[in-house]
Order: sequence, then C-alpha cells, then structure tokens
Amino acid sequence: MSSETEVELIDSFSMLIESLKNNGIQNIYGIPGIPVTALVRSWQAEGGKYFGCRHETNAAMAAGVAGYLTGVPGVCLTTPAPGFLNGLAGAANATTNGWPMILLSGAAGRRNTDLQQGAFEEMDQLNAARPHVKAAYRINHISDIPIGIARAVRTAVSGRPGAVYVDLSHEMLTGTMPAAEGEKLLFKPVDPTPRQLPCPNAVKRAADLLKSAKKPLVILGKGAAYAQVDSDIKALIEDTGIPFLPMSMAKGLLPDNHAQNAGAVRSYVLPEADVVLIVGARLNWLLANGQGRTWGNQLKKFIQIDILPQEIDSNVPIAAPLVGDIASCIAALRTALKGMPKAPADWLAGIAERAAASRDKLAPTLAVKTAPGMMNYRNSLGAVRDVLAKYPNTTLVNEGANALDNGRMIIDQYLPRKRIDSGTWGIMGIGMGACIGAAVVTGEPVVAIEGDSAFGFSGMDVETIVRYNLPVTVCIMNNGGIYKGNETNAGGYDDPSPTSFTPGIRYDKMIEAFGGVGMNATTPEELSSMLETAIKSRKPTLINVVLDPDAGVESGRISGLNIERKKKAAA
Ligand code: FYN
Ligand code: ADP
Ligand code: MG
Repeated sequence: MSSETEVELIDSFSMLIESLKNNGIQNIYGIPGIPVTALVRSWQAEGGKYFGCRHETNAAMAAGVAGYLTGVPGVCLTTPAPGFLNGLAGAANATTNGWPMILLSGAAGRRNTDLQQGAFEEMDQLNAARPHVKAAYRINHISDIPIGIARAVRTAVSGRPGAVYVDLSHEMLTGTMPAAEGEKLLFKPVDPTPRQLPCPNAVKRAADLLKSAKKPLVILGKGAAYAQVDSDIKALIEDTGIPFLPMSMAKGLLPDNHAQNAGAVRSYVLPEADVVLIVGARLNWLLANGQGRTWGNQLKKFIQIDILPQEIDSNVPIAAPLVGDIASCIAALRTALKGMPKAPADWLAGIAERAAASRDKLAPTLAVKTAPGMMNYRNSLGAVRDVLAKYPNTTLVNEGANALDNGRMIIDQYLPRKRIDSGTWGIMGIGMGACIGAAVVTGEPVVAIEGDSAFGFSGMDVETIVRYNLPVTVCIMNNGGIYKGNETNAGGYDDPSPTSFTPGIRYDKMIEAFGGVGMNATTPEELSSMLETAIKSRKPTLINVVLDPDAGVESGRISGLNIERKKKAAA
C-alpha cells in the first residue's frame, strides 16, 4: 500500500504564461502547431490576446512593429523548423531596425536534434537564430522559465533594442514541478529599460560645437521616434531654431508642415550644413554613409546621440559623440544650451524659401488629371495625402519601390510614430504584419500604401485583418508589376518579363473572398472618397488602385544601387 499524498503541479505552459505577463506582455502573434498549440490555447484561457496569422514572417513583423510603437517587446510564437525560420526573417528585420521583440519557438527534443537522428521538425534553431538576433537563449528546464523570459525581455529593450530568440526546448515544454516551488520563482523584473546618462564632458563638447555652428542641422531617426520624448526633442529644435531633417520613420516627430522642416530640401541642406546633430539615426546607406557627394564631399562636424557606443565612428569620424539614452541626452543638451542664441536667421530663411519652392513645384503634379484606370503615383498619392491629413492619428504603412518613395515624399505626417516602412534594410514584406501590429497596439485606423509586388509577400494575412476585424485599409498601387507593369520578355518569346504580373488583377476581390470590403479606384476622386469611407467605417478594406502600367521607374529613387549589364567601356 502506498502512503503517497498528491502534490499540486505547475506545468511549463503556466510558468511561461505567468512570466510573460510579469514582463508586461499582453499580445502574442503567431501560428500554432506541434508542439505549441495547447500553449496558445492556454494563453487565451488565461486572458492573453492572441493574433493568429497566416505566415510566421507576418506574425514576426507584427511583433517587431508592436515593439517599436510601444517599447514593450512584441512576442511571436512559432512551430519548429520552417515555421521558426519564417519567423526568424521578421526577427532579423526587427534587430536590423533596432526594435524590441521576442521570437519564441517550439523545438524538437535535444537528444535527437543534437545527434541529428531525424526527429519531427528537427533543427538546431538556437544556432540558426544566433547571427540574426541580438541574443539567442534556450530554456531547458521549467524552473528556468522566469529568469529566461526576464533575460529575453531585458536584452530586447535595453541598450539598442533588438530581437531575442528563445528556444523552447521539448524537454522544458514537457516539464512540470511542484506548484508551490514554481510560484516562488515568478517575479516582476525591476527597471528593464534603465536610463543611461551621458558623460558631462561629452555633453559640454557637443553643446560647444553646436553653439559654434553657422549652418547647424538636426537629423532625426527612428531611434528618436522610438525614445518617446517627443516634446523634449521638439523643444530642443524650437528653442535653438535649428532646421531638422527627418529620416522616413521620424516624419511626424515634429509635424511635416513645421517651419523648420528641411525634408523638402534634403539635397540642399546635407551638403550645406556645417554642424550636424544626429539623434537616433545611423550613418548607413540611407545617409550615404556620411560621405561623398550627398554631403558636399566634405567631412561634417557630427554630433551623434546614440545608446550604442560602437555606433560612433562606424562610418566617418564623429567630432562630438554623445552616448546615452536619447531622453537623458536631449535633457542634458537642453540644459547645456540654455541661453544659446537662435541658429542664424539667414540659414533658416534660405531653407524655408527653398522648401516652399519645392513644395510649390510638387503641388501641380499631384493634381494632374489622368484617364480612368491610368492614374500615376503622384495624383493617386496626392489624393491619399489629402484624406490622411484629416485623420492624423492613422498609422501609415508604406512599402514598395515607387509606392514607397512617392509615399514618403508626398504624404505628410503630423504625429510621431505614425509611419512604418521598409526600414533599414529597405525590404518588401513588412506590409500586412505591420498593419496587424500597428492596429492592435494603437487601436486607431491603419492605412497601408503597398506596391502591388510588395503586397504579394504578405497578402494572405489580409484574412487575419478581416478575422480580427482590424481597422485597416490596404491600398494596392496596381501597375501590374515590379517597378512597372509593361515590360516585355528580353528573349522575345512568350513568357512574361521578370517584373511583370498578370495584367488587370482585381486585388479587391481577394478581400471580398475573406469577407472584407473590396473597392476598385480608377481616378483620384474615387480613391479619395473610397479611402475616407474605409477609414471612417473602421472595416477591413482593400482598395485596388488602378495605375497606368507605365507608371513608375526602375528601383524608384535608388536606381543607383542597381547593377546594369556592362558590355562596352570607353576606350
Ligand atoms: C521631400 N521632398 C519634397 C518633399 N519632401 N519635395 C517637395 N515637397 C515635399 N513635401 C524632396 C526631397 O528634398 C528630395 O528631393 C526628394 O523629394 C525625395 O525626398 P527623400 O525621399 O527624402 O530623399 P531621397 O534622396 O529619396 O532620400 C534618400 C533615402 C530615401 C535613401 C533616405 O530614398 C529612402 O529612405 N529610401 C528608401 C528606399 C527603399 O528602401 N527602397 C526599397 C527598395 S526598392 P531633393 O532634395 O531634390 O533630393 C527596390 O528596388
Ligand atoms: P533611421 O533609419 O531612422 O536613420 P536607425 O534605425 O538607423 O534610424 O538608427 C536608430 C539609432 O537609434 C540606432 O543607432 C539606435 O542604437 C539608436 N537608439 C534607439 N533607441 C535609442 C534610445 N532610446 N536612446 C539612444 N539611442 C537610441
Ligand atoms: Mg508595381
């Protein structure tokens, strides 16, 4: 006869769920399957919100965007092997963009995996993830879950944010322990995103340099938007009277119609400026690596605010590095600049005059009339711009080549963190994931301006948008191809060209199949009224925007990065 008494157990699912909640995680994006299906059910049963997507990359993109917008890591949960690899693409994108997210994945048993014995969905995921994320951890035992999740969150949000991969080993997922012992291990981490104060000497050096400038310029990057110190950044810029140039996702940190915005004269201010204060932006390809013709072929005196010490001097020498978190650096700099005279008035006046001329030049191209079904990027996006100006709370998601470049130039932003785009890598495939993440965390309307090619990478997740009834309007800029829709096969035979799609696709029928609202716009007037109806309705809507197949240019504004075939050289 046994004299055993029963002990209450806690399982790994409960430990994971409680640990995520202790770290402020409210939403999970993913796709269930072996071995994590029951984990997802349990998460919902315990009151967690779950957004089931149709492709893991889109779920991971949603998580990355949610992390960017809130500062709390977005969480994506995948199944092993290919599911994990699909999610890893989104995690890598989040890391490259400096966005906090956590990719959790179920994994096959370690015994089989490490001996390569061929388990179901066997893959060495930890090592596959490592080069593409800020850190990769594996939790092997149920008792390590609280520390493992806290470690993942702290790594994702502190310093330069990024994605963290957490391998949920089979051994851990099947584990249990006495409930009383497990509960004792659960904890809420203290201050996961600590302030990192800049050194006073560095602040003085930066302030002195800025005071000496004749033609100062501030460049705002998405790090500045992420930092959520909008009013301090605005005050620094307005108090000093220095013109600012927003990187694409920093548009709206100060409104695009601000008198000091130099965005419409980018190619004038970059070479002209003498001292450039960079706030949360990198001197990568998007800023011509800080050198060359874009910068007037001269080394600028750069002041760079960044939380990552090794970002400094990554491309060109930085005269005044200011390493710390943006909130602390801006506060310290404002104190050090107290009483500084405003930036020279002729510099600002020259910029304002040229910017007005650029805007005046652009305006008539936005109002051009075209035959029905023959819109171009200018008049279609001009219509979008005018509608969105009435709904500044709307998040704009924007990807493509011409759709991206024209969208960035034409559509004004009025509020911070309301523009999400192809980002640091300049990639396609962010679209529906970004819409889902933004709609979930903001609760406000989202409008996606998608190249028809760009949309293809994530299009199936329109169904997710419909299923969760998210207030998303997707506009497909449909010219029937990549860059253009009218290219012919260079070989002269019958197959389509590499950049062509089926002509005349009705993408609006796709969302109708899922139960959403489809619309087909052939003129700017139609587009304008359909878009406004869609935003107001908050119903999942897709507008097929019919463009001239000849609209667009190869590679958009970055055609210089493309490689052409070379057959002849000057003798
Ligand atoms: C900007 N501009 C304007 C305005 N805003 N003119 C009038 N009115 C307004 N409101 C002008 C601006 O001064 C530039 O002209 C031009 O419009 C374009 O502005 P942008 O986009 O700021 O400048 P540019 O040179 O294109 O910017 C470089 C860049 C950017 C690399 C930062 O192109 C970018 O973010 N690209 C991402 C591309 C990408 O990821 N593509 C996806 C892959 S496509 P000038 O001053 O005359 O130059 C795969 O093939
Ligand atoms: P953009 O593409 O808009 O130019 P990047 O993503 O290249 O912007 O640069 C953002 C920079 O901001 C990164 O170098 C990152 O380390 C930095 N950063 C992000 N958050 C903070 C923060 N809170 N404090 C300081 N720097 C930050
Ligand atoms: Mg196209």
